[in-house]
Amino acid sequence: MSTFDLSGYLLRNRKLIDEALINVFDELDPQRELVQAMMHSLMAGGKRVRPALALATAHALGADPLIALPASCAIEMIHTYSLIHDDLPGMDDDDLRRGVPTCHKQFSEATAILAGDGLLTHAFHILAAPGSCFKVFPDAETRLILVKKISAAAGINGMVEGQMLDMQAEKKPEDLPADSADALAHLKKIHRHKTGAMIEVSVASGAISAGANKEALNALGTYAQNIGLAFQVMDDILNVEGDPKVMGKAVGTDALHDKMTFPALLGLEGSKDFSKQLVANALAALDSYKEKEFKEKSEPLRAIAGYIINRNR
Ligand code: GRG
Repeated sequence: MSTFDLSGYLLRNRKLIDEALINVFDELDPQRELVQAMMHSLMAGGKRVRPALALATAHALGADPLIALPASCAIEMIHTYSLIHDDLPGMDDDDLRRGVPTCHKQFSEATAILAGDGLLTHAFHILAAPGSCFKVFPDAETRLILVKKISAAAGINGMVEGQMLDMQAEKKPEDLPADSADALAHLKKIHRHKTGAMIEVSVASGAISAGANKEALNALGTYAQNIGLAFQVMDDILNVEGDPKVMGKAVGTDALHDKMTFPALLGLEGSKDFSKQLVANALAALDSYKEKEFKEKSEPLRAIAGYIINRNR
């Protein structure tokens, strides 16, 4: 049984990432409404799971974790943009996010759209020009690779496509595969894009920033794919457990919300078993990388994998 103090580790990393994000924003005039709207959502208390993964990956590979800080900030800014846009009236139309009013509720719909646009574009700006905000950062060639990987994960073949597929599944459930194996494959495809891609690229960015070799990239890629899916399965489980009306309606699509989810397809217990299997796969992938110090240094990555399916929010 590991004695690793994950909550202390996550707390220290959260402080690190919050300070770095504040540094990034120190360069911008806080009186500007656009800056206030971006900060409102960015600093509203997210768990910072993606930055923690990037920093923990760099650490596991024996690098100074701070080398992964620019990519971590960029990824958190992109993640926050996706939440702001996901909450808009034209999408999920949510009033609360991270326990505070959504960006469009606090400001206006138009301002929230622009705040999301601002976070997305500024994320790539800090990767291109990290100099004034970060003490250490990867060389220009490595940063170009990071731009390529992160834009691919966030964009039209990654998260944006995942959001599109999810929207289509919700609007036209009659077009979804009737066969349950096909439905499960489709659900995995949606979430590999929508949620998984950004989690996978968080790990990849930590590895790339640390100068990982191919073998490490492969092992970490399998780890990330599995925890990315586990994260979404757990998100669905938490939604069901937080909404007793959905309990007991767990076959096919979730009849109350017309939504295809893992508990709807696999049942609640089946989803929990599936999430545990995914975490076991992730840990086996880490075990497959035999570098001398990796086993000890990858302890935070192992603990984060466990946290993903044991969290309560
Ligand atoms: C609008 C292009 C576009 C994409 C939106 C990620 C996403 C795509 C929407 C979020 C909807 C959602 C609740 C998905 C479930 C999994 C998920 C990404 C949850 C939010 O991430 P956390 O739990 O949130 O890491 P915090 O607030 O802790 O950062």
